[in-house]
Amino acid sequence: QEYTALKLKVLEWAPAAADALRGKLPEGASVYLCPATLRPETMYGQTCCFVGPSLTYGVFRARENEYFVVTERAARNMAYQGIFDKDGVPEKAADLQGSDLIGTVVHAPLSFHPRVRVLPMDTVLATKGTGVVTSVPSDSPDDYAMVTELAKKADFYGIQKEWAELDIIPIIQTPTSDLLAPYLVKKLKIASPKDAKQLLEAKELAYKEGFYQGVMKVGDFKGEKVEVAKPKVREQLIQNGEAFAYSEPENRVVSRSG
Ligand code: ZZB
Repeated sequence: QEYTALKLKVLEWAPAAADALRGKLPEGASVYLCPATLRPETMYGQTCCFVGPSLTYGVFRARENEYFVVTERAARNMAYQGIFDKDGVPEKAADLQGSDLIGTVVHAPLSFHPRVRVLPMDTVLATKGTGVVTSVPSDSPDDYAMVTELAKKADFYGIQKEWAELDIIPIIQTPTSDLLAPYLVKKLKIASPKDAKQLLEAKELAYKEGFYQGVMKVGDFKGEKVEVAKPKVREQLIQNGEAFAYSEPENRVVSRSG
């Protein structure tokens, strides 16, 4: 699986993360949360960045004065893909619990909301991508269901309600809607992030309709088909040093038949 890994620069650490990092990074180092996405063309619509609160992340040295926050597993893959200046074994400066990161402010490249918060999502998988997920509630049903839940139960999740209430701006026009994810969440009567089966269906519908019938409503490739714009937005992000290619080795299923 070929992902685009985005670089969301940390602008302000949550207090728990700042405590955990004290004395562990060189003065003036830039640290980035690196979500892996299959939808670079939707980055205009980022409203927050999700981590799994119970997952453990590492802060890995990419090169001098540049560090990436990803899972250990992702860092090991990156070390073999020429993403870090030292090949082979990733160099870890610190560990961070996902919960420590909640509330951190990061810069989201291309987004109408350049400053977004790190928020919790229990369904983030440790075994996929980088364990960091950028949230685009206009086009990702999972993200829309999660930000709706977070705004509804902000106290329960230990966040400020406003962090989950950034405007959801239309990014892609399709025959049915310019806010496909909210549309599908309503249509399939999805009430919470726990409705896994319907969310999976909504995600598949959103991928298909967005890719084959979507037209960009914003950005440098406004008016172009998603199919055409997707690789262009990706290239632009990579050229600007705001993203890099990250591939996931296929999860090999060992057959025990016979
Ligand atoms: C931004 C985005 C915008 C995404 C969108 C999707 C959509 P998939 O589709 O299941 O193969 N993701 C990445 N890593 C994880 C993880 N560790 N745990 C849970 N979710 C993860 O996986 C690719 C997508 O799942 C990624 O692309 C990411 O969300 C999320 F408008 O990034 B995406 C219709 C989907 N739309």
